[in-house]
Amino acid sequence: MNGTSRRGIAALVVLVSAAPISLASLSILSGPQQGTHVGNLVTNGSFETGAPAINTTVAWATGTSLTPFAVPPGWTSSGSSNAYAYWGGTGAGPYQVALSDNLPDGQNGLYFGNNFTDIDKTPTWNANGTVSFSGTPTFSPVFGSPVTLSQTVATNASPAATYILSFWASGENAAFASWADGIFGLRVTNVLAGDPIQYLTCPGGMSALGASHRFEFQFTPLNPLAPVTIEFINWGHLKQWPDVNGQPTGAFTSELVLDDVIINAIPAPGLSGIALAGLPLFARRRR
Ligand SMILES: [Ca+2]
Ligand SMILES: [Ca+2]
Repeated sequence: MNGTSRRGIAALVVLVSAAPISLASLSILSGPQQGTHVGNLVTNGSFETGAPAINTTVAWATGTSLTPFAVPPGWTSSGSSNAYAYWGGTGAGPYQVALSDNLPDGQNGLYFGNNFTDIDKTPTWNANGTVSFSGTPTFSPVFGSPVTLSQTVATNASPAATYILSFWASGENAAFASWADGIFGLRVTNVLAGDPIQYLTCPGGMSALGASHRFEFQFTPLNPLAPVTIEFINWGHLKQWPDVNGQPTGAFTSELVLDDVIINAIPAPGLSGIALAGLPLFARRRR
């Protein structure tokens, strides 16, 4: 090997090792649950703090005319004056919200009720729970605006190459598996240029996704010195659709029930290899 190629290899090694360990991304995961309550960077991710008494509910979408009203501490919300999204839990354990599947954590969750919405594009329902379109769809809620829930999470205060976003989704009436799957939106800022909305399946209980589903994503911020904002969006029951995830045309679709939102910083291998190796073990023990 001559000096030039040796220098070339040395330069390549420097280039590779100097390459940023953070390559901005947002990708959906599959397999065993990775999100853990230990190290959760989300405030009140299970909606237990400040929750109403069991078997009572409060409206939570800011803008609604319904009372009693309270926004879960740590979160920001929006909705139209007609929005009927509510927070709470019913049952004697296990608990549900809006006849959802059994909540995965605590006694309370959030129901995103918002009546009907028009949609201008045909959804393609993917096995991993994502929903895709031939272009950006336009949702037109009958109430005029969607119901949204968001929180800015200080990922920048827990520097890491990657983070896990984990949350549990079910649907209104999913306990009876008599409504078809619906659609909800997830936006994570500072991970993809333009902060695009991810379209996800709201489990109605009739499809292979079942009555609930834990969605998990791995993400890397575009700017590691800035926080990320997570936002969940429900436009409403779909008013028209040629296919609702394999269910009959005209089947009534469900609306989102959300619980147990988690963001964990994942230490880079080598820096905290022992802690990282402990994560799957811990996740197994929890179940
Ligand atoms: Ca909960
Ligand atoms: Ca509804």
